[in-house]
Amino acid sequence: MLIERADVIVTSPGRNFVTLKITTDDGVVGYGDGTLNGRELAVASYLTDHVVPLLVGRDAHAIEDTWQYLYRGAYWRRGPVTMAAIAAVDTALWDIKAKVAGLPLYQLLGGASRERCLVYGHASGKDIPELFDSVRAHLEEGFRAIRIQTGVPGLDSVYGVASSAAASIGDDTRYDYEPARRSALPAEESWDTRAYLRHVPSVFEAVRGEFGEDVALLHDAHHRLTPIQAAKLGKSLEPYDLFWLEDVTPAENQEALRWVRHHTTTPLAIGEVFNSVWDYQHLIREQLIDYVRSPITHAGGISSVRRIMDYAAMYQVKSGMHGPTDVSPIGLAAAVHLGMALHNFGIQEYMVHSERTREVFGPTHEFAGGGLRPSEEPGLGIHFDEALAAEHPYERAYLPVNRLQDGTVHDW
Ligand code: CS2
Ligand code: MG
Repeated sequence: MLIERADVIVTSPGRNFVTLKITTDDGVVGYGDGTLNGRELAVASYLTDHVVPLLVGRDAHAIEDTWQYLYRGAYWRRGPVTMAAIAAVDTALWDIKAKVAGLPLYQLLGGASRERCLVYGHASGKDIPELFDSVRAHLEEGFRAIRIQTGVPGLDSVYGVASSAAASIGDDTRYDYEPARRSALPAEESWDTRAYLRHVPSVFEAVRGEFGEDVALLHDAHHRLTPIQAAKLGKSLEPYDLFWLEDVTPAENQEALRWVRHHTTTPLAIGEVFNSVWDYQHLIREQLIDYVRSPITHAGGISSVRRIMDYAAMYQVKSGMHGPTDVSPIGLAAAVHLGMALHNFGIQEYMVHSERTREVFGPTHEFAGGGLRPSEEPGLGIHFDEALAAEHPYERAYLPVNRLQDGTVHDW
């Protein structure tokens, strides 16, 4: 079975997505996600101009050889653009292989290791009352794990706070929260770490006081702290028993997590901006983190994330794959299929794509009991509507740029 053609489809139903469609010589179609929020066209060009010409005529079943051919053959390896492009190819070929086998993809990855994949939703509010509304909406929807993000007194905007926190799951008003703005230049946000560190513990004290101890609570520091500030935050949140504290500090410097680990027992999740196992080498081997965040879409696909998770399993580190609305429903479906099979699955981020997005990609999973089950159709379960996708042309969008109060650029 040979690859006959590969098409790169950039569409924007609510936000920008990069989809790779691979068609074999006997008409089997597979889909992969290559979306990289704010730099989508770089991946689209990498695929169209450099990868697609290499795919046509290759054995569609040769997933591992194709992965190695694209990874080693490019010479310039790793990085978000390269690994998103390889991810799109890898995922599409796994979709094809499962369709030919007549099985849902998770059955080819080892079969079900659990009933469903525990997920967490995004609750947020500019203040405590709005946050409580959002937490209540998620609990009513059946979420058992909820990420908590709020405004910070004195700051105009803060990462992760939807403008309509009370919006119910899945409707479009919930997606004001999409941080990428369609504008000529990135929006600029202002940040004050001390104000944030003073405020966050009181938020979790209020949430625990209102909603009790059972619901799993998560928080994303979004790379904004120094190691010792991260240690301080982790320690201050210990009384509130978080499921995890995410991206506490930029972790390219993997040593930094040693400082954090010395000071706090709050579980740590890192890696949504990582794209290869090498980014985790010390973090996992030295038990400096508890959850691996890399999604299928940004870390080289199913084959590659599986390798990372097998390395992580040696150290009791679990998966916590990134699943915002800027990972497409294809990337989310792939994560849920792999998550169903992984023994060291931890939790899956589930921000809930808008109705417009789901109309283009189709219903790929079932949400119930606080978790997701993947489609039982052969393959990933994607029903990509190309005609509808064409009605949503690409519009350049930028993630915000963050600055400290004195104007210094800071991590967003
Ligand atoms: C966030 C992401 O979901 C998360 O954990 O860190 O939403 C991140 O801000 C976006 O993926 C950026 O495009
Ligand atoms: Mg994050």
